[in-house]
Amino acid sequence: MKLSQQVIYQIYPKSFYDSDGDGIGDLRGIIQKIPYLQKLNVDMIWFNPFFVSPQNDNGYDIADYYRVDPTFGTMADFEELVAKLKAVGIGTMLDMVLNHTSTQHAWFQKALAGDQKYQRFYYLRPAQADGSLPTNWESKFGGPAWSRFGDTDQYYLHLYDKTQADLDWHNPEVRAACADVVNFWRGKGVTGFRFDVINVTGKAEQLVDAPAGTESKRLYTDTPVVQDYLKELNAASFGRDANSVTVGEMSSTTIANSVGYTNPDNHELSMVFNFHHLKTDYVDGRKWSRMPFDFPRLKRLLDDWATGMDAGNGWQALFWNNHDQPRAINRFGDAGQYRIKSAEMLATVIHLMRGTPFIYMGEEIGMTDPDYQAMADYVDVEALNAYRALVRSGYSRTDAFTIVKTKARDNSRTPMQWDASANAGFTTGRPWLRPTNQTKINVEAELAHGELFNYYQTLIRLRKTVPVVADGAYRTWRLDDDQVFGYWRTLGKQQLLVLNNFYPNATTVTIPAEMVNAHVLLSNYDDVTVQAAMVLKPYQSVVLSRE
Ligand code: TEU
Repeated sequence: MKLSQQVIYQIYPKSFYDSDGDGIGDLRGIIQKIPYLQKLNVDMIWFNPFFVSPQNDNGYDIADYYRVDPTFGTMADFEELVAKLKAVGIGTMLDMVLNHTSTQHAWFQKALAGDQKYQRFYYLRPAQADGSLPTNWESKFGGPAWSRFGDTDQYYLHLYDKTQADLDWHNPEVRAACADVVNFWRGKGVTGFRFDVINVTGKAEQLVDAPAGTESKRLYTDTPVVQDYLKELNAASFGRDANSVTVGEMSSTTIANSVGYTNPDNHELSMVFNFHHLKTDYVDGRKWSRMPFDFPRLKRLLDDWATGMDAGNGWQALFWNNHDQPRAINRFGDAGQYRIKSAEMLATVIHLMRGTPFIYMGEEIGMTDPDYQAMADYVDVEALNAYRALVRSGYSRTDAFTIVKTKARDNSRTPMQWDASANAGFTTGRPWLRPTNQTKINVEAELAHGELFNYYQTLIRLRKTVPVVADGAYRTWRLDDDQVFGYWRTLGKQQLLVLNNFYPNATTVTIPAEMVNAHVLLSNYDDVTVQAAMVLKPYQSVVLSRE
């Protein structure tokens, strides 16, 4: 299956299905759910990390890249999972967290013990002459990005939690060690790789303070050397497999750089995630804030990226949801009366686009954020740090909680809801995160009499069977409509017009003359009448097609 016809499903192993009753999802649980995954007909599954980890950042703090953490199972379980997925035509994509290791990793421990080879694996720097930290950089999880290196007078860099020490990619031994990790898992039959925050590996050799009033991330994000690192990693590992599928998580990236990362002529990655569209409900770019999403900005971003990546022959990973984001229905759709219709509309927006759509577990049954009532329900390090920072900066505990409830990463990490039972059929034990609305939203009910799962099956089938969906050029429709985001797809004589009403009230759009006699390829409503002045119902998507 060529890349443009593929759809990838993301599983957060900790929350997918618990086979041994310890309240945490595991690999054997995923094996048991392969028949469910087969129903969707996805091509590959991206697994968030299940490697040995102290779990300070839910597995993104890796202490051993080569071993399955016993919490999730054994290497034999993993090998069985890969084989059973392959037997039904589903590939395996693993999460390569190579910007940083856990401070419990042997490399860091050896560095602490004085081994200079491994001290060169990390960014170790002395305090500045005035006693301040090596640079004024902020951790993305709040607080300074430097912590004391053991009992030395040095500090080590951590762009994330203090238990996640950044690797120095300028060191060729680090890059060779990272390629070795990828090759080890290639040897296990893994053909897909997601590279965590890979565009912050290109920090300058001389680390300096960020000028006052600027963000430190500007100094180390998307630097030109990242393209070199990716070319080298490609040649040394996954680039040796004709059918490998790779995706880079690119924080704060640009269209130009993303074309560079993904244009096949560059031999870097297959595609990239960018996050700009998921910051349109941030006040002044600040995640820990609340506002309705900015629809004009959202349309502009979706259109700019589709246009720019198309023009440069780049390739997008298309997504609304992942393990770091609150559920899209709560942010861009409607978790109430129009939960299903808005979920179908959001899915149509990305599945009819040019790129590779990703489905995050539970999205296909319309899962929404949990209705937690207290901070005690939240466990994610980023959310807990944010709550404390909001209260310190003067927010009331109530207001701080309201913001965390809206934006916490825990929102998408609640257990997959298999049925309406007390723990949603996820575990016979005490779930590590509590589900709250499984009586209304669960796989069993959805498969019995829902429409959303079937709608996803249709979207996936269209990508595989309708060439213009997979390979059509993208073209802007209009960006001035205050409710509808639409776009064209063309391939030879085949034209699609994809229209999406983002709001709970009906609206009328003018259908271009050449499409008035088009046929309806897809809609999330029945009985669609195409006419010059066409009414779109609440959260209605319509895909018009003509040869
Ligand atoms: O996330 C990168 C990242 O910047 C996240 O902090 C995310 O963008 C943010 O939470 C959105 O508000 C990757 C992983 O996906 C994330 O789970 C890890 O915590 C992080 O890297 C560190 O490895």
